[in-house]
Amino acid sequence: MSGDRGQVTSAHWGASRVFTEGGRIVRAEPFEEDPDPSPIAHILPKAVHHADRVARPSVRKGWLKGDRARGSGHDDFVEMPWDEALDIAAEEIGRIRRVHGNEAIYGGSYGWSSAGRFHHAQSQLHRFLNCIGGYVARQGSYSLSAAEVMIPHIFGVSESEFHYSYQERWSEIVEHTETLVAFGGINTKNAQVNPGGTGAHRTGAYLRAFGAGRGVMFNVSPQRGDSPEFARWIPVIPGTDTALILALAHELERTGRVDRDFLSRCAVGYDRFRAYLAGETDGVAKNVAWASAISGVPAEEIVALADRMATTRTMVAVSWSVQRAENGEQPYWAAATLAAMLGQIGLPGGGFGEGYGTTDGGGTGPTRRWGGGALPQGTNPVGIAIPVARIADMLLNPGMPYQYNGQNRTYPDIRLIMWAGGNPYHHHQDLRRLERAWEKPDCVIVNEPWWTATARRADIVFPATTPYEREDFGRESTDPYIFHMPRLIEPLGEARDDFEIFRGLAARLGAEEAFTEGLSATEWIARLYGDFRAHSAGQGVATPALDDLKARNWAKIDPPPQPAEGPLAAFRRDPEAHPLQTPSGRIEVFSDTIAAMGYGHCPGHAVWIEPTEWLGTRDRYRLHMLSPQPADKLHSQLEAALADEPDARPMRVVLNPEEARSRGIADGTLVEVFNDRGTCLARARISDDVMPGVLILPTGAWYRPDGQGRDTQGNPNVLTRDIGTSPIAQGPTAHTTLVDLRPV
Ligand SMILES: Nc1nc2c(c(=O)[nH]1)N[C@H]1C(S)=C(S)[C@@H](COP(=O)(O)OP(=O)(O)OC[C@H]3O[C@@H](n4cnc5c(=O)[nH]c(N)nc54)[C@H](O)[C@@H]3O)O[C@H]1N2
Ligand SMILES: Nc1nc2c(c(=O)[nH]1)N[C@H]1C(S)=C(S)[C@@H](COP(=O)(O)OP(=O)(O)OC[C@H]3O[C@@H](n4cnc5c(=O)[nH]c(N)nc54)[C@H](O)[C@@H]3O)O[C@H]1N2
Ligand SMILES: [Mo]
Repeated sequence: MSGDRGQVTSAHWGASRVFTEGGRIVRAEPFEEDPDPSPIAHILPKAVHHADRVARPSVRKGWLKGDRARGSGHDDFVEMPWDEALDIAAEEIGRIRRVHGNEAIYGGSYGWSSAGRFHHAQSQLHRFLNCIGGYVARQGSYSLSAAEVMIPHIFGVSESEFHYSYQERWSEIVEHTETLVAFGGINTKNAQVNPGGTGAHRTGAYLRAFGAGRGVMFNVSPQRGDSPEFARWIPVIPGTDTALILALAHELERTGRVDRDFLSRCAVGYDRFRAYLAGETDGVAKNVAWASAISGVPAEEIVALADRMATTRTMVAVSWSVQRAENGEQPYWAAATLAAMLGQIGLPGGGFGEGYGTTDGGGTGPTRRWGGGALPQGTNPVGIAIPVARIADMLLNPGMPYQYNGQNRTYPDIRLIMWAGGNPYHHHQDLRRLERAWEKPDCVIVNEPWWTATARRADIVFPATTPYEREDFGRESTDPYIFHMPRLIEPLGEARDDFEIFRGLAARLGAEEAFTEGLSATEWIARLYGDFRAHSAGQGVATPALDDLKARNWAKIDPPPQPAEGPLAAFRRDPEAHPLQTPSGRIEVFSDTIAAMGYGHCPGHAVWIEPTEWLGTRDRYRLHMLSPQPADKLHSQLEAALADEPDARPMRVVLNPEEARSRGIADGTLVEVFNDRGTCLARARISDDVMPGVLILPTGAWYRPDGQGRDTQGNPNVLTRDIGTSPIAQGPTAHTTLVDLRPV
């Protein structure tokens, strides 16, 4: 019946109309309501039916013989019937709980998995683990850990609340912003995706409207393509944004254009920051000449930009990428401080904003998010969480003390890893180090639809369905579209839903009733949808009944009414009546809380700290590698199908003609990108759109090392460094990486 019109389903890259024939997905077409559909969906039919799907439960042969040498990913697997594999897994989970306790289970399981509220793989895993006594969790994200820790210190509110409800909307930027300074750029490449989906992509239209208006956009980035063509490109040496921002601040001071009234009413600690800017604390004035030498931005350009920022309505926008680097806390703090000095925080189209264009949800939707509908995960009695990107440190160093946001902590001793809906051999840094760490636990259990590098490094692999093989509903908290996601095809091979896999394990561990509450998947979907409806109704949002939604496939609903005044506008108008939730009630240019942490690197206000790997060092690796998000897909998802396209792998690495010439590299040359941590193959693409000294190698390739440990696909994470941003946030630092390359 779906043969003629297909059926609409939702994905993180947007909705598609999917067509099936004879039990196979044959085509995915753009959702008719979407003005800017993402092309990512095109690869779907090939990926879903790809030979790299995990067909049956599989157990690593070496593990059955008692070895832990899973790290290399070269071991063979034996396929088993479901009952047998579930028995083996449940027995091992039970043994580890008995002998080592639940604090020996790592269930952080970071990853985007797929859209759909009920079958959210990570939530299913967390619920299962909580039903059997809990697990070691993770906090923060690979996306923006440093921002997640810093925004509450500076603005007294969670990063997500700031992102969705505090900073200016795109509509205000288009109408009011005269100068949009985008550190790390703002583009539609990344706004193709949105966690949970997006019915009609919104960012493109806003960017086009901004480009057509009188506002000027500055793309402060090592790559021209990080912003639309109409933006003025200011190439900046990677990792030096903080120095550049400090010089803009210094220039405001020098020319007497700091908004002292705003600072005294709405901020604390400016005097101490100003002493640092002037060089009173360290003998170095953070002036334009100083920053020009560090950032590579000509002094007159910094002067002109500061002048423009001081005399026009200015938005200081920072991408998430700039904080995915060593001391990634600092560019955010510096940018917020600069915005406070300009005194435009809380004015229409002015102030500080982060993550515009990083997803389609950033600044496009209503400031009030609505509805519920998430799978309840229960409570976790273990009560231990690690900063997400410290996983290898944890596995390698049980019992070792570490610092996090002012707390003294120790790493737990992990014996079991369970993962569902993520690919750490895509997302983690220094993969060869992860391989070594991965051999520490007694057992690794992974639920995956495809034989990813992570599945290949598991002891027990359970084949999971994709969203096309099960029913669900899809929604995102700012998106006016809701979707019934019908089951389009039967599960492939012997794949089961994560819910069914965990039900099977829970039954064997005496927790089936706690896990399912006696409900089937269909009944759970009805319950969660009911929860979503009730929450929406409570916020004045009318939604169709589930049967109605099923019949219609999708619906567009009216978001809740927007508040007349945003929280930052109210704060600015009357900071006494509407204080921020920081210790001072104001914007913290200086934070006593951070100063009291006593971390030597950070005195309590934004500072420039020279990175250990950057183009200013005399390192023997002379190129700075950036590994942004891939344009043609979401992370490593659907990679099985993309990797087979003729000439698609290894990935393209983009470099400036200057660097290519001096190394004898032509467009299309097969190259090795290398440093002390690893080597990967890539194919050179030469372009003036990348500044000299910088390499662009997007993420997304699966990790497939050859006999010498050289990755054959072009996965930048064999080269990236696995250290935390700083003891404040301990976030990932993929963008702080020096490499070199040579023709093969
Ligand atoms: N060098 C470098 N590394 C980075 C970044 C960078 O900028 N540079 N960016 C980082 C960022 S921001 C992020 S968010 C991470 C992303 O890292 P991940 O979120 O881990 O990447 P994905 O490829 O989305 O992984 C999702 C996995 O879940 C599987 N999956 C999908 N649906 C289901 C399901 O229903 N059930 C189960 N069991 N599995 C499912 C997919 O097949 C896929 O393997 O990468 C990080 N890594
Ligand atoms: N198509 C697609 N879109 C995605 C994703 C995807 O996988 N595919 N992933 C989504 C996810 S999980 C996230 S977290 C967001 C991430 O969103 P971001 O973190 O904002 O995006 P990136 O693509 O990592 O980086 C954007 C650009 O920042 C620039 N950059 C890197 N380092 C520096 C620096 O030191 N200074 C300056 N000024 N610029 C720098 C690089 O040139 C890079 O192209 O994207 C989301 N959007
Ligand atoms: Mo992310």
